[in-house]
Amino acid sequence: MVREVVRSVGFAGGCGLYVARGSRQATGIGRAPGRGVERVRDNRGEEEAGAGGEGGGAGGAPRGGAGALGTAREPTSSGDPCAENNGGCDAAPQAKCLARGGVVVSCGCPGGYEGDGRGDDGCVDIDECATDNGGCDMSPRATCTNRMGAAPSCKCLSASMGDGVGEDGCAPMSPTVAAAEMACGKYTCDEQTAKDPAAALTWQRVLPVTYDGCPGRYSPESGVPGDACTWEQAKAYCSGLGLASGGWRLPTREELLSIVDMTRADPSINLAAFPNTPSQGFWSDSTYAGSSEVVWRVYFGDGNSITVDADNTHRVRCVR
Ligand SMILES: [Ca+2]
Repeated sequence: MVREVVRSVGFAGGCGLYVARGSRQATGIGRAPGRGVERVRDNRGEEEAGAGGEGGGAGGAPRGGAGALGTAREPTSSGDPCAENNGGCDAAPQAKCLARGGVVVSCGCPGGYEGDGRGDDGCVDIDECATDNGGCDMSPRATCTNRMGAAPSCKCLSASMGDGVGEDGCAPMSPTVAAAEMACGKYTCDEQTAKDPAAALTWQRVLPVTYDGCPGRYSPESGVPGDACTWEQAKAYCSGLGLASGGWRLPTREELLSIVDMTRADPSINLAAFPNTPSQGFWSDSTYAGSSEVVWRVYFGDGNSITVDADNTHRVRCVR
């Protein structure tokens, strides 16, 4: 199971001066409320000179004081040196040009970037993952993926679960759940769904006792109402299924055949991935070429498929 959390990152416009002076920049790796304090990366280990240094010469700044920016430009006809070519500040990503007295004094990099902001490559993406695993869980159960100008994403590896953020962001699964995941073989399972990564399909994993909207019976001897659907009822059942946020449909014949396991019989399916599957027929969404009222269904007793009338009643397993 993999869960991903991508956290937002804001524009560090308020830190523009700080960035220009190369002293300190917020990384934008804010933690979730209540989970800790915002992290701030000190790029060069310098102390902030304090308010008021903006235009009055920043002693100790590596490239000269503010107001003496190497790329300072003469005032343009409009009087705003930032109006032309972004004042010589980096254009991609767009640095925030700040001018005083007709002279560019700083180029502030947007959030997620660092540098003096001047010229091409003046703002360089911060690799947040290089520090404290980007705010993700620092155990081997989590991975951090750097993103350009955006907060990194945290993922929990298989056999762990959580949002991946911060300490204990990825908790080990219980042995029972982990064992169930492992037993699913090529499928990635949770309690409700089985995902086939190769086919990019996610299946309804556990069948209901009764299908909503299906009053029919699979067979007279089954005795259980609602245990099977006509083809129209089956399509409506899937489209109305709210399981795991919905978005379900009847599978095509080929999709349904893809979960047949020919190494097994009665039923011909991986019961770890698809528990409680009966050896019975399941509807596909594929109609027979010779008649729109004749539909393909797959029989999971042996894995074959045949065509049947659409008003027959069969089981349903939805896909998305
Ligand atoms: Ca980044």
